[in-house]
Amino acid sequence: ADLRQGDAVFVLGGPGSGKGTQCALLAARHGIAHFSAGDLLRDEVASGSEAGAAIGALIAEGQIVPAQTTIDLLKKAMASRQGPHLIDGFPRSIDNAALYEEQLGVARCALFFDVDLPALDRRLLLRGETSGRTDDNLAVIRKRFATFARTSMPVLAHLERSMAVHRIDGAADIEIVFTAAERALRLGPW
Ligand code: UP5
Ligand code: MG
Repeated sequence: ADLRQGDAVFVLGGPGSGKGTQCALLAARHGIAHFSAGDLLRDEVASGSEAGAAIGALIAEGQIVPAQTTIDLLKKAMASRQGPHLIDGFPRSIDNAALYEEQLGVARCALFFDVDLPALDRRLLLRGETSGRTDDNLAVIRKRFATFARTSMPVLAHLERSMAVHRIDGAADIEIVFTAAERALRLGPW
């Protein structure tokens, strides 16, 4: 692996684009630590804390949780593992990215999984049959797409000013996408 200790890699893409799937594979096959911002937020909701209740309400509306809340959860989780760190599903806004940079520095690079909306829709509705996620239903999926288009897509141009953003065709088969992700991270051979 050519990734250095301590390096953070942002793993981005629309709702259902395969961020979690690809990070799990990178973790299993290359031993890279995986931190899902969404999972950390859902864990906080499940804990029943007061902060968790506020987070749960935002997730159920497809809205973005305040940057400091997410960054505090990421910091706590990442402190328990040596880098490199795959940060899945964060930053989702320019505000998220700016606060992270202020407190944790510039990430090494970003991966962006590009998938068309109809395919994302199909994946999320299918997963919604079993996921138990409060946001995997038609009404909230629409809201997640709107937030993604309006607030999360602009973060790519922002990140490109300070790091490489690798755009990967995420509509292909899982193993094909994985090879492209390995290639972007220089985790050969292929
Ligand atoms: N699948 C995966 N890859 C496939 C492929 N190549 N071909 C066919 N199918 C494929 O995959 C989704 C589904 O597609 C699965 O069933 C999978 O098998 C299949 P997954 O890997 O889970 O995609 P992922 O991109 O991780 O989808 P996820 O739903 O997790 O994305 P979101 O970005 O919507 O969810 P996240 O958990 O990151 O965030 C949820 C909410 O939390 C946000 O809406 C927001 O309210 C909040 N949030 C914040 O506020 N701040 C944050 O920083 C993070 C989250
Ligand atoms: Mg995910």
